Amino acid sequence: MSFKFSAGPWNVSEGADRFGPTVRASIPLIEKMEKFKELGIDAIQFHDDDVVPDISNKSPEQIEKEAGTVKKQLDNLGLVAEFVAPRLWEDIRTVDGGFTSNDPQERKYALNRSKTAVDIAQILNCKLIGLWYAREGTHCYESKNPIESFDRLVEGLNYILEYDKSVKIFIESKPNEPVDRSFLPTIGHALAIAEKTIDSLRVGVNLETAHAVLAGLDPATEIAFALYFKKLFTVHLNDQNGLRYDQDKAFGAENLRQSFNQVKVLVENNYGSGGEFVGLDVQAMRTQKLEESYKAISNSIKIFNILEEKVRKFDYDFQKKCIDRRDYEELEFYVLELLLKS
Ligand code: XUL
Ligand code: MN
Repeated sequence: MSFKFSAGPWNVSEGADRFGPTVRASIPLIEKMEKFKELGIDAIQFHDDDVVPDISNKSPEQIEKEAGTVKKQLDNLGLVAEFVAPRLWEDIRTVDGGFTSNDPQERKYALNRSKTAVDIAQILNCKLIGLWYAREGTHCYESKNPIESFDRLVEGLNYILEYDKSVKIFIESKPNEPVDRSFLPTIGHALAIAEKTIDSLRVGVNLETAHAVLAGLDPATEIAFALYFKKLFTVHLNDQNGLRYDQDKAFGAENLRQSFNQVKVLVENNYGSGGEFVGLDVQAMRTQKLEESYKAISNSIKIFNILEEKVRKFDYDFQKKCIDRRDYEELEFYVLELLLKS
């Protein structure tokens, strides 16, 4: 089976970081989508304001109109929207988080904003809502009551589940950044909170490689855990050099063996057979020139495909022999050789 890929417009960014301004001109959404299509991308990942820029200052009619335009562009290009995620971390009203803000007015804003994201998803004919809980956590541990916060996260999920019974939601877990401590740092936490909602079957997860590494966990095992619960609604494959800031490097750029095992667990468990996409969340390096800023995406697809070929070549009989003899050194060497040889 061949996999279908998705990517988000933010992957081709202007290159600003904490220490410096933008270094590349911004590319219009339509151009990004055309280029994505050319690179073999089948679906686009969206934040609500990727679809409707400056969303907070637009009327419902304007939002509907602009989302309708993007839907037409997708149709014309033969693309679909994979998910829509309310961007609950940039608006001033989400400075203390969205659903878990200490200010009731701000919590209300988070619910309303999520509702708008669902409306946009409907216009795009998209049934998946993404929740990366950016600021749902603390900088100052004592500033939020954790039990109350878990309750508020469940309330937010229930609100979306009630508002539209046809959508599913994924939680994208991450242990830190931009907050010091996140309320749902791992796939296990996300799956557990899903169980507390009114329709847990519609709440799953998105495992991002970098986020697992930041939590000190193995991404392939996190993927496997979600697959075991039939809750892997999507993935954000990328790479990460240990415990640093969230790097969103090209897939395989730091740890090929770990990447191989992510592809292996996806292949072995028929990921994609339910319509799931292999999502990439890879950022162009700040040093890339504008014309070359799609390379993190195109290289990730290449690496994924090479690793998929290696998975298909994997000698399960030899693996069994090694396991029977408990000769794991031999098995490990076999995997390394498979990765090193062309
Ligand atoms: C943040 C992150 C986001 C989400 C989408 O670390 O990965 O880009 O994937 O909101
Ligand atoms: Mn992500």
